[in-house]
Amino acid sequence: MCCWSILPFTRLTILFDIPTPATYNPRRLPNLPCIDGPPMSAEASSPCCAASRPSGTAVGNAEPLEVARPNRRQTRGMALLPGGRFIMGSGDGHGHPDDGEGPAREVIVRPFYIDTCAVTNQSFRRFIQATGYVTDAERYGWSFVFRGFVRQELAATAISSPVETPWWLAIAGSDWQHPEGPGSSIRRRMDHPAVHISWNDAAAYCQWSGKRLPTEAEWEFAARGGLEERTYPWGDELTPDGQHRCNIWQGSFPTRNDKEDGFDGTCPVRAFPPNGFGLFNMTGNVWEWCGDWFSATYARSGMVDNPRGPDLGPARSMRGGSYLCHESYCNRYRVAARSSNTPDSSTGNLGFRCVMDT
Ligand SMILES: [Ca+2]
Ligand SMILES: [Ca+2]
Ligand SMILES: [Cu+2]
Repeated sequence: MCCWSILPFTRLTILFDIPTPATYNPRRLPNLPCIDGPPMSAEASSPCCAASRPSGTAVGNAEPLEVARPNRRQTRGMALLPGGRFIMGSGDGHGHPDDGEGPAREVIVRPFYIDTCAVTNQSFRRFIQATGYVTDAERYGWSFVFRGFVRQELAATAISSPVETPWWLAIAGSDWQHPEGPGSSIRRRMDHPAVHISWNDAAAYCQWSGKRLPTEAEWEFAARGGLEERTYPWGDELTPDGQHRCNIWQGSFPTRNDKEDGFDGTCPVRAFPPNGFGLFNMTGNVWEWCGDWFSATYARSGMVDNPRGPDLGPARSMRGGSYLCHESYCNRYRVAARSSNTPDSSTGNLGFRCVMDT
């Protein structure tokens, strides 16, 4: 059993030595078209769902942290899942072949606790207040914001925009507290998921809270909510009886969001009914980081027992899709869908939830 209170403090400071691109030199993810474009590369998942920072722009490690350690295991707000065998992935042809969702295969996971909701602004603020942690978006001084949320004057000042995914703007001063850049605020969104969270940030939060990021296998086991080989956490129909069950994009991406599900951006983490395990918004709302390095070929590796992803990679896995996902361009709001981003990248639709060993 893992016991947070016996971890020596010296080890904590090492764990908070945040890796940057300069230290592990990732391969640059290609910027590839998502709409009406040529087929995507087999080497990495398309970055259309969440833009990546250019490599080689590291700004140095964060200062060592004063870490306030919880003195007991915090299972509040978590569900205990039984683990076991399940069919992971999908071979149904609905996903991008290059995402490596398939083949559908039997996988075993151990019992684990998982947050019923994505980590909220409220919770993330508690972490920041306790540790003084500085997020990657703050260290770089910018993050990616969806163009539709940016005032025209501010859009004109954008640092850059990926050529093939022009709906992302690199906006100076955007971070978890300023999701749409300077002048925006999370004041009325404390129960929304924290966004502009890099993998490094999420890992630091996990460390502080005595938790960890889920493996992709754990995430998918959780997302399926006890159902077998279904497309969504609630079944095979996207809108059963005409009811929206998750926060994605309706209308015509990226120009017109009809908001038929009630939200154009993030929604509160408890919006929409939970799945069979009592977990909210596993698909839609925000992408959720997983602990694994991403590989498009790992699903074919034959790993059955508690797969944890490859040993290294250019990018970390993320799951579940976001409020920007639409059938016409990514269709990644299915439980088997996956994508990736580099560990220091942050966008306005990328957050996380934590798990804990039993
Ligand atoms: Ca929506
Ligand atoms: Ca989600
Ligand atoms: Cu998407």
